[in-house]
Amino acid sequence: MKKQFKLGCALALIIGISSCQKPIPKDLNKENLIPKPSQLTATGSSFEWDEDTKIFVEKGSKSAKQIANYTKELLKQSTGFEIQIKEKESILNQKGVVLALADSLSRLKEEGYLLKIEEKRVTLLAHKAAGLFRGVQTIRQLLPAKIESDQLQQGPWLLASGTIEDQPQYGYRGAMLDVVRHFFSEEDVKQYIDYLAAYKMNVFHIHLTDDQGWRLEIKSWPKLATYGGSTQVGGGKGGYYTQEEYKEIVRYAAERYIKVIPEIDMPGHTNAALASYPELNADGKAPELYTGTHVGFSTLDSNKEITYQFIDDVIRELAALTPSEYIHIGGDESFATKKKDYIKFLNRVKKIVEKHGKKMMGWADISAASLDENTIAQFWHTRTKTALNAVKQNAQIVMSPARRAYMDMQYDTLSPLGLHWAGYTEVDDAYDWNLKDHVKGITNDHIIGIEAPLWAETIETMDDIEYLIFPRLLGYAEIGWTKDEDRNWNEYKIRLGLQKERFDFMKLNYYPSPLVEWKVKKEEKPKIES
Ligand code: TNX
Repeated sequence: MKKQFKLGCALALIIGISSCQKPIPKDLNKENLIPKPSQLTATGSSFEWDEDTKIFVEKGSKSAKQIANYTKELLKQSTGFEIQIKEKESILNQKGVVLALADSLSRLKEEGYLLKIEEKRVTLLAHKAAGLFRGVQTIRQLLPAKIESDQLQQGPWLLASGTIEDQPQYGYRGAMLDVVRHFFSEEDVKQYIDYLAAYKMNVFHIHLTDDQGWRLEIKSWPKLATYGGSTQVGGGKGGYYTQEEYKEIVRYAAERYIKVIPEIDMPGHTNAALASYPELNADGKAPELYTGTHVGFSTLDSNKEITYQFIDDVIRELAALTPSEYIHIGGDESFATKKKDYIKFLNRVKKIVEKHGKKMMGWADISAASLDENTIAQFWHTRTKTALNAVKQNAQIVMSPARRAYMDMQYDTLSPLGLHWAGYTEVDDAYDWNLKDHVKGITNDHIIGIEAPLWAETIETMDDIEYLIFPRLLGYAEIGWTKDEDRNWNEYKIRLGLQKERFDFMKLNYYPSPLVEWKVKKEEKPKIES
């Protein structure tokens, strides 16, 4: 392709057409970015990423170099390019792609970026490394959809020219994966993290323990994983992550500027632990392992001292493996725990979490106990009282209302996967709402962002995961990133439908909602000026 172009140019020069080297015009306004950026100005031309394009980073900037490497890997399979990364003292005037941190751009905060695309140069600047990483995802979406292919594709790899300045509306934009009801391998978890990264999400909440399984090795209580982790819903063989594997997941996420928030669900949802250690039970007898899907029948004993010793050991080991400042302690659906025991239990658990240098996050049910401004309460149920109670105690709120944000809800009555206890959640239900308007009395004074949980009662494979998260995940990413006033369903659904080609190159098993017109964008014929 490239060779032909050059040959064509040589011919054109001979016959006297001088403008054939001009870059092909492209309109940045017509690109379909998700999430939609805050500010965009098109300049009508393009940059071509070819086999000679280099990435320049400042000498000594470790994070920029690492992000350059990530970019190189991202583009490798489809373009076939072996992109060279050059470290220079002065990078701003290089021809090629420049990635740099700029002290002066403090307005971009933690995750904002400034992307300038000119005919000979792409400059991506940010105040913090996370911003550079988010900006690379924008470059990725501006490249042709075939960039997502794992097979070698033909160029040209054009980026529309112009400027994008962009930053998120909310600082917490996450998704959860339940690895208990069905176990998912380290590789699947990494794939899930990659999906979050592609849409600029920054939190991965991993639901590690529940009635049906315990999925993390705890060295001081080894049977939790080896026995408690040995099954799953339906009686399959389950599984668990060794501490090394868990650390690798955390590292992989951190490389994508995604925090891992691990959840150890308690005092309810604990049958796997109770089955592993008889001494944790009020009557000293271990129940059987559980492979059904009921909730609310198990509880740790808040009146036994060994319960707190157990929790102390688990949180100590987990805290040492987890860089995130938050540990999620569940706290939901503890129907088998008396209210006074629940409160006593939670108040002690909060202290244990803090003793190990972490802050407590929990489902909003935890607002029955004492919270403070460091606590995050995750609103999920229609019982708004829980979240209002949390707000009264000055806690921070993450919004995950089941009806809107649960990715395990069926899309409609025909969906082959998912549950529907909170309703059917079509792609418009998932997208068309604002965090700050969802519960009266809960405003942006307390809301720090959004999280979309994926419970795994009905799903067993990566294909199943993809079916439930695509395309809803993109909507949650946009709710968290793009200002409410810049979003509306009718415009979004067009941008979403145009993801079809990208989804196909990613070989995603997505739900082709009938509300969306899934189509492949026709590339405009480049106008060759004479
Ligand atoms: C409720 S959401 C639960 C989970 C289930 C989920 C299924 C929450 C905090 N608890 O235990 O898996 O519904 O949608």
